[in-house]
Amino acid sequence: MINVLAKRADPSLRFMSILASRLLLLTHAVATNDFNIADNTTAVKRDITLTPAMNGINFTDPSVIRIGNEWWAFSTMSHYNGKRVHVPMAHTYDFNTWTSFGQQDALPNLPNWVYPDAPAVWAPDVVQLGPGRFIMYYSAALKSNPQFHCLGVASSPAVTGPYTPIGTDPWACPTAQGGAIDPAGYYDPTDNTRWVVYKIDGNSIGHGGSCGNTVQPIVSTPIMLQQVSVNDGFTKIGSPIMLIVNDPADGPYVEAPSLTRMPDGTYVLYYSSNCYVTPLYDVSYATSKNIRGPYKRFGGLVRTGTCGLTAPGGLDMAINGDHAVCHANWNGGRAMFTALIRGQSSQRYEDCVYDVEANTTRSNALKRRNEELAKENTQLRTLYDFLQNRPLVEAEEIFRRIRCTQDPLEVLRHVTTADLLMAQTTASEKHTQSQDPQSSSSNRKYAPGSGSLKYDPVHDSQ
Ligand SMILES: *[C@@H]1O[C@H](CO)[C@@H](O)[C@H](O)[C@H]1NC(C)=O
Ligand SMILES: *[C@@H]1O[C@H](CO)[C@@H](O)[C@H](O)[C@H]1NC(C)=O
Ligand SMILES: CC(=O)N[C@H]1CO[C@H](CO)[C@@H](O)[C@@H]1O
Repeated sequence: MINVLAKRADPSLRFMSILASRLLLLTHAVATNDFNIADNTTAVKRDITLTPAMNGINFTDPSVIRIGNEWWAFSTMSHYNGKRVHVPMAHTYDFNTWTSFGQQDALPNLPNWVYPDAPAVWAPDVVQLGPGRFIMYYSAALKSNPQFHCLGVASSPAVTGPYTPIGTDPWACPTAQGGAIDPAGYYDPTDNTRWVVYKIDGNSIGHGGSCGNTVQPIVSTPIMLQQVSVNDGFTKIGSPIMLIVNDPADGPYVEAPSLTRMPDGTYVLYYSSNCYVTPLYDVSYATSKNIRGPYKRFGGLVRTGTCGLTAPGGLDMAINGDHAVCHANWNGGRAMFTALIRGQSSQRYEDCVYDVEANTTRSNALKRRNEELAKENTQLRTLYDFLQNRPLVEAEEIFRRIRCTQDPLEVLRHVTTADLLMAQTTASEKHTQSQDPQSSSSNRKYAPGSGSLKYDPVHDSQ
């Protein structure tokens, strides 16, 4: 493009051509690339090492909710600068850079059924019922018998809380079977229904071994599905049904369920199998055409070694989307990792693990480039407007001074000094006129849209 333009005799025309084509180019770039690259990319599996969110702070059993183009994540209880935070939070605009809420607790007040000395609030999950209406499901240790966890529900007008416990009793508390943990809400847009999946915590009454449940007889840890009121998110409709249950290959348990639905209507149940302190822990999945099952199990999707992770698990998907969070070993703790996962109807879901890091790096690079281009664009427009209102002789002087510049970026450096140039130009006007006979006749305003200097952006950009 530049070479073609360089052949043009008239430097002012050449410059305006460059300017015009740059403007076109930039407008196009800014308008189309935007920041959504990650959402467009075909899912593929990659052998690279992911880096954890928030420099690898402990962010265990993360769940994620998307609201517009922002995401919030919630984690199992942790300590921040010595303060116990029942439900820590994090936020991101780009699914790459997460900001911790530190000591801000989404669930500062616990109900009376929770064991206050060691509440062990685990695996919270947040869903949105409507504008300003959020529900959090969580599990916590039972005051009357802290060996067991049970499930609670809390509500808040803001996604970041503070959430207020609903009711005085646990929402579900099957202590005879070992209690319950890992609740996750699900909204099904196909029939406007709401559901909660959770794990019966059978291993809490197991007979020993890895995670307390690899010594015979193995206690079952079924993943349950409970329909709830679409209006309030917690009133139960009917009885819970079992979706899957641990088999011998799962070691001590299956746990950490999360539901989503692929665009082709297939329901995907994510879960983890095996003990989380071993490298066998994983993100497995099962699919069904019916939310109530039967679910066909496919086994490990993300395992030790996938993207360099060790003992990944607890994947939670932004409902019916493709942005997911999970946790894996990091520096002696459990950090949050992110992924874009997209199923493609007939393809094996396993082929669709998507490494978000590679593409958010790319996405961020594009974002930065777009920011640069937008800035450049603004500068060019400023220069363009400026030149439009100068007498032709002055504009020509500017062109003369910068015409040796092949690189339009170089031209930009003159923008800030345009006024200075103008002052110099005015001082040397006579000299310039004598050097350039063409300009001596005209002292009219320079107007690129008229006369022989009219530029044709389409032509000029070719
Ligand atoms: C990206 O996705 C948008 C919306 O889904 C679509 O209109 C656009 O064509 C896609 N772009 C590419 C490059 O695939
Ligand atoms: C994370 O938790 C583990 C124990 O579970 C602890 O050893 C580690 O220091 C914690 N990491 C950070 C960064 O706090
Ligand atoms: C790992 C991954 O999904 N990489 C993708 C990033 O985006 C480019 C272009 O959109 C794809 O070609 C890669 O496969």
